Amino acid sequence: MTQPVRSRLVFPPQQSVTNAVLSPQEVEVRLGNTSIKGMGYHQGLLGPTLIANAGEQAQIKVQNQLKEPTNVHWHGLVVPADQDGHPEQLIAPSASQTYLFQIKQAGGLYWYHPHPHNLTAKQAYLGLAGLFVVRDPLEAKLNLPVDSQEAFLVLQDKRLENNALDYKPNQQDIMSGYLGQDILVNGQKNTQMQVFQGIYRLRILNGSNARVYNIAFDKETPFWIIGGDGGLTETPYPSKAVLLGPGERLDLLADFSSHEAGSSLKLISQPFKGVKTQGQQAFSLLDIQIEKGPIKPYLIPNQLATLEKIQTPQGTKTRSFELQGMKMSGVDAMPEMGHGSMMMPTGGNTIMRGMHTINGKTFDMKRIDETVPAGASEIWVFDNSKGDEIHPMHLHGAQFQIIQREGGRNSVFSHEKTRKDTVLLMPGEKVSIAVKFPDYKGKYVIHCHNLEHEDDGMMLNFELI
Ligand SMILES: [Cu+2]
Repeated sequence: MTQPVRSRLVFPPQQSVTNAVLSPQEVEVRLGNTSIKGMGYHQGLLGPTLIANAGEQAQIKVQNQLKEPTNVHWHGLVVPADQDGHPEQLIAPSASQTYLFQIKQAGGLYWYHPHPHNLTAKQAYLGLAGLFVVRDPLEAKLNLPVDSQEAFLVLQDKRLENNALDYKPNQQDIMSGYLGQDILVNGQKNTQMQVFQGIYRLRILNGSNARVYNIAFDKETPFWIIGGDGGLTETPYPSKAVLLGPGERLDLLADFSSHEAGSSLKLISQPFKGVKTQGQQAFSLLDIQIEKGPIKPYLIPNQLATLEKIQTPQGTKTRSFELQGMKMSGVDAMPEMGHGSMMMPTGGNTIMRGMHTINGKTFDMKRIDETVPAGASEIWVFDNSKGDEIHPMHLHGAQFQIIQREGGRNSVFSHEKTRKDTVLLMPGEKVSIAVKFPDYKGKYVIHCHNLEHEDDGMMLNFELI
């Protein structure tokens, strides 16, 4: 098989948040040898990488140039409820909204994407997503790799078999997620990243609708996990592979100094167990070409961040969320329709909706499912112990800490030993988290970040009062 011609990986342009403009629009881009229609926040897939300093006031104008409503959710950022992109806060076609919020959290890699109910999966799949980087002084003191030695990577899988980015999920796709065989990095296909023989900081977002990656290198390359969703871990953790669910981020230092100039390696996804629908094969994510060139030396620090533990003394309010998905074994296996379920006709095929539930419920825009005192600390438990699907659970409005994972993989992993906003639950797992809610009041959501599950209704409202 002939290898595809690879082009140099391009990183999205960086933009300050103090006066940013995003213009969701239909775009036409070159992917490989074909011209493909998608969506972007500027003229191309994805959007600019927004850069903010902790404490800064963000002012981001979103002008909707699409023919359908959209909005923006600042994934991982703790912002007032009316700025969070709740599914009912929509920006109509041709309208605009300016999002205003102060960055009140630690340095980390966050991101943004649309959140209009029933359109989130389609719009994100077609290209609407972007990175949101928060810098803070504590991180700056660590002297981590910067400039060309800090690489931002958005990993996504697409179906490009018809030379088009079509979003047409069938019944099976709604069950397991809209998985594709073509990997895009930063919205580009068949790319190659050039590195010199030294230490690089790789900041990775799994921006896929539903695919989980077991991130590793195909040739022996020492790497250390230094952070996850909401910032740095306390210390670096040497690692071999990291299972990263949709919506999760990974911060790592990779040392390419033992590779010869002129050689190449790959960032790959290794096979993993636990679910039938994916993880059976290894596949390539990104080609990395080693070149000779000037490299700034870096030391791996021994100590990174100090994480204040969220206190959950005896008697702390605990809420449980049972994750349910219908087990499919043919059309006969249709469940009794629960609240909020509906039939969605899609071009002749009738698709059954509302099969993924939390505590037996599908999303209802107007129903408040949980009422939480603003500023409270609570324990929330996501229970997938009876489930046979993967659910990356995402909480809006707060960063949390993982207390424990029971069943399945039965541990808390290195990239989870920091603040988190999304946690991966493989089948059979139950995860307890400690959350300290902000003082903001209003309506937020909690949902599965398998975007097909989310649009199927696997989402609840909670209100901070
Ligand atoms: Cu799910």
